Amino acid sequence: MSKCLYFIFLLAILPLNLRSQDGYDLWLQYYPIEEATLRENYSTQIQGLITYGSGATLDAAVSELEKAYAGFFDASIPTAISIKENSLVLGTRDNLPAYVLPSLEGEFTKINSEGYIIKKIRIGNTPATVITAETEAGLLYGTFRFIKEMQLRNAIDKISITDSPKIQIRVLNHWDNLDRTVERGYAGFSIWDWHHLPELIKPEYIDYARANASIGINGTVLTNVNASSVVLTSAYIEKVKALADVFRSYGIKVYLTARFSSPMESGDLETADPFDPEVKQWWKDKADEIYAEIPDFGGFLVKANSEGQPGPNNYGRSHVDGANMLAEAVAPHNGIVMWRAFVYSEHDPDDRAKQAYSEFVPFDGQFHDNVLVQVKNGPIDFQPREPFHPMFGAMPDTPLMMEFQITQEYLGFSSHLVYLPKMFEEVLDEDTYVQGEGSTVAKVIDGTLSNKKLTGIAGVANIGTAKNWTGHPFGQANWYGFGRLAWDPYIDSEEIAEDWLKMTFSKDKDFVDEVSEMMLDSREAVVNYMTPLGLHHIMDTGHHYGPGPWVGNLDRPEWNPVYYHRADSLGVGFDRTTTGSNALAQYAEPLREKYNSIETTPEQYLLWFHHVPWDYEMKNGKTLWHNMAAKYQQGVEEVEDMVKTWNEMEEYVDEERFATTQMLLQIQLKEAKWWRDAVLLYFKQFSEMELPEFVPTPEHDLEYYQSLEFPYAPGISPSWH
Ligand code: BDP
Repeated sequence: MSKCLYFIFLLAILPLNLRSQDGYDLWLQYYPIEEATLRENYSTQIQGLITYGSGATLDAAVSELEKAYAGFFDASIPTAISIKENSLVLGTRDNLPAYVLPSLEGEFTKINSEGYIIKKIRIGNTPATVITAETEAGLLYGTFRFIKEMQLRNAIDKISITDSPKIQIRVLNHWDNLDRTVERGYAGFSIWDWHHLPELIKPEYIDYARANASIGINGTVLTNVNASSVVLTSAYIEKVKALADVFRSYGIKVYLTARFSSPMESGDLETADPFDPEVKQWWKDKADEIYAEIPDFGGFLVKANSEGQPGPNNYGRSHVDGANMLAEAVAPHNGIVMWRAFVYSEHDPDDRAKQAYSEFVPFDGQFHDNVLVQVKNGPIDFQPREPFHPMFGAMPDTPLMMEFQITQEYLGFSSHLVYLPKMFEEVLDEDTYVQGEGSTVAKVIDGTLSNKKLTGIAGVANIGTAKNWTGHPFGQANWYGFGRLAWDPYIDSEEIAEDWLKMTFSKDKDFVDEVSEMMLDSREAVVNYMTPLGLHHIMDTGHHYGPGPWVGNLDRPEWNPVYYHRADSLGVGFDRTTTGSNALAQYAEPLREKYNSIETTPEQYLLWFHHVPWDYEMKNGKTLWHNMAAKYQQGVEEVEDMVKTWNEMEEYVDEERFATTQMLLQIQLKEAKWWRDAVLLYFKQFSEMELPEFVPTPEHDLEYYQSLEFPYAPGISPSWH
């Protein structure tokens, strides 16, 4: 056999999931169903597809079914013109024939406007599977769910599923600049090819929309929160419209970031004062202009008076004044404003962790109905672990939306395998106690705690032009998992990991068991090798890559790592109790009391809330210093375990993704050691205690680690220059 023929032969016998692939297809891979009985069973259940209604979203659903069917069965999906035995029936409630509805009695009461029903019913004597919903978007979600059931190889002959999203606005935030750099982006450049828009519609746009729709994401903020007013010019609105036209079929609305000074920059006004009638009019006109092109435009996301961005404070006005002015401009078009609470000032001597709360909580109840205040999960900034942001629960009369960061700015960029849904889940499950026990963050976000009409959740995207979208093959799991938790903030991150692995790599039980465990453990590993025991913000400056606890020379005090760890000869950690900044006062009881004492503070938050003596005896009877060293060492060992686990997975994974992940894990291991050695050597100067013998002697001295520079580390956008 010639070499070439041999290769073709090899390809033909290799199960599809083992064929080399670049990861572009994400979790939407529709491999042939090889299990004979299942194949037979599924095809019996899908005798003829019949659709009721018309529209681009229904077309998108049908096209996805066609794609999936072709992948599963290597054949075209059979169609029907009337319902017959085992038809697959697709239509919204309004479009289904009246004689189908009695069999769905009661089901529609279980879903909301974006929910779906998938049910095997009998219409007269004819069995059929119906996918239905109140809206076309619901229908599309139901279709993806139906396909997923087959991807997971679940039985569909008695299928009966109803599901609805628990949060309304489920958006990605792209920190993408118009020059296609991505702030804190580690997966290449922006996928928005502004220069060629509106004419060139890339297949990636459609696949991006499919991927999002498959997990229920219904909005995308196209531009960086450090915004350019250029996107609000007419030429760019045309480009945005082209993207909106693609995404609309997939139930996805577009949003833009609004630079507060735009009336002066893309308009010719002399002020951006929100009380100025001309400014108000400018924004109204701008909104009208956008909505004339994009009737379902979602609205604006605004970063104002934060890290140098302009805002209402420049004119002596408040965040409420600014947000409400924009809200009035988009309200006639049913648009919303997502106003970020990520504010802190170098002129405020108070603990940075307290500032957003201090600034926003007094405004509770004053924002217009179409404003959501967007709050990061923790009070500082997307650290590997933070306690939940005390604003959650503290503004019962204001809709608060969650902002998670999917891109791993502080968690190893796209070089480290860190499964974020585990972290998202931890935050969502935290009890704020604001209305007694059980007042979880999830209940604040989904609006059930204070009966909110408008609810939302945002994830800062980790998507770029990398062939596999996210750089690290496992970065896809974080995009996927964000979507799943946005849809339902109560699902288990383990279930999400398993679903993702099965759809992305292999359904083999041994593989799924081992690798899902590795993913779930990866979150604690990164905390251990970067910032254990409540340490935070000790990364290097600017690019935020690698350790930098020694940095203390930046102009803004609260940008210096030394501001956060406060290490001295007595101890380490930030005293946020009543004897310190009293940030604790922003939490409800019993948290306040519990965290006020070192003894009752969970060790994972110890140095977040306390300045602790180096020789303080911890629960295990060993000193703080010993425990800190042990955590760093444990983090490294956990990555060693990840390496071992992955090395055993070769038989289940295609060569390309196997090798890429393997090499990236080596980087992660090297960097975990780097973090351990650099941070411990640095703190050792203060503790004046020896490293416990279980920590290997660092490869270099502290000066070496301090001398490292990374001038071209990715993710720094021009907005920081
Ligand atoms: C920080 C990032 C910075 C963002 C900022 C924000 O370092 O690039 O602009 O958050 O969220 O984490 O506005």
